[in-house]
Amino acid sequence: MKKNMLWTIPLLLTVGLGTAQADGMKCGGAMAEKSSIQNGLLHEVKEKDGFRIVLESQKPMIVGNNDITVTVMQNGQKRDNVKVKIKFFMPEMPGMPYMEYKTKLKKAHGVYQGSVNLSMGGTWQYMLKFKDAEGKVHSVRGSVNI
Ligand SMILES: [Cu+2]
Repeated sequence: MKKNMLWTIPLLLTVGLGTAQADGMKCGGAMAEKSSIQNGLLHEVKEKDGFRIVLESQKPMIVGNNDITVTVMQNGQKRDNVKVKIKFFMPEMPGMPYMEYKTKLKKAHGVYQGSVNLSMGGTWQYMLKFKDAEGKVHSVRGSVNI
């Protein structure tokens, strides 16, 4: 009984966080890394080449369209003179082709905003690229479980 309970708790948490799971199918799990989702909200902080990059969602991540915000900081200050794009992708696996969604983010109030369509539940990898004021391209990657 107690052993079963221990298994049930993480399962309930997973189900609770996976908001609009269309078909209950989990994909990309083999590539799973630590994902910074709390209460469904994405909040990833990455450091690269002296920049700090924050990737966030304003609402819980779902299967479907998600509004995301990227903040690029350098020396503790927001940088709004960069160009940001992001790609979410899921590797090919049995019964499912490779999937990806790419978008360029738009500058708004010193941050970068966009919408990404994640077409199924599971682990999505992302590659975020930004071009700095000198034209140098930097990239960070991570993953998100939905
Ligand atoms: Cu998949």
